[in-house]
Amino acid sequence: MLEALIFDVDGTLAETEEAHRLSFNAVFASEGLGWVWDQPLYTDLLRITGGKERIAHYISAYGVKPALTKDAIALLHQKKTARYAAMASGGELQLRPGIGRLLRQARDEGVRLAIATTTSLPNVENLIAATLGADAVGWFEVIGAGDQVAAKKPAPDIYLHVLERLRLPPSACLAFEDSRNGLEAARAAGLAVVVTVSSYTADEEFPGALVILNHLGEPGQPCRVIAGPALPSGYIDLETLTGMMRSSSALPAR
Ligand code: XBP
Ligand code: MG
Repeated sequence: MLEALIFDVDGTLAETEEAHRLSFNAVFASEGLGWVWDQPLYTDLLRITGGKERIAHYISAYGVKPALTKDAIALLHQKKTARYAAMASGGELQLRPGIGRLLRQARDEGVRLAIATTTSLPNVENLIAATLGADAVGWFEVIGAGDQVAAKKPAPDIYLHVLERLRLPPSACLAFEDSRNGLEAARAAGLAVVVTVSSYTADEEFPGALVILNHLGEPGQPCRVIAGPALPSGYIDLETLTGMMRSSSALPAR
């Protein structure tokens, strides 16, 4: 019944948004733009997924200068991606609790793995290689990322793209997300969604999630159920996921 797990990256595999924020700020400073994204501002800007789209939104919604062209934004964003790559490859990011364990269990038991993210492909590859080893990029049969689709989350496009490449119906898969935008994208593609809230999304609402947790948990490091069925084991594994899918009724807004 459960044939594939599809993971978001930022906030779900790892708490990456501070590294993204610092990378944006570093490149804004080195380019002499005079822009600084502090945490409250970044919380607001995260409503817009995708780094290039976020910069364009910042210019238009906040009226800051200079009003960069699309090409100038793309160039600035390339430099930001290089900064982020150095942070990810430098070992500054760790996987969230339960992620490595669940990925390994899925591999052992023949459950397929995929990624559906709005972040750029090099960021995904660098994070996976730095945390799980260079070979682990190959664990993921499909990596849907960044500009591979026209419309980023909350549009369902990246999930539909991944499902098409997996050749699976949404009923055979589960998505893992940390944000309302991600949840909406996955739900609009017909997927059941496990939400693990992250530092920037803890105050969001997650209507329609299968379960809302603080993280996936580990033996000896139990997770907290924010909404949804109780988890007597204290952690998510394939058995608990299969059980939840069988008895699922999506949660109302918390
Ligand atoms: C993640 C994002 C990304 C990153 C920045 O959202 O919105 O834009 O913040 O990545 P999600 P890029 O976790 O829902 O995929 O700068 O590479 O776009
Ligand atoms: Mg996310």
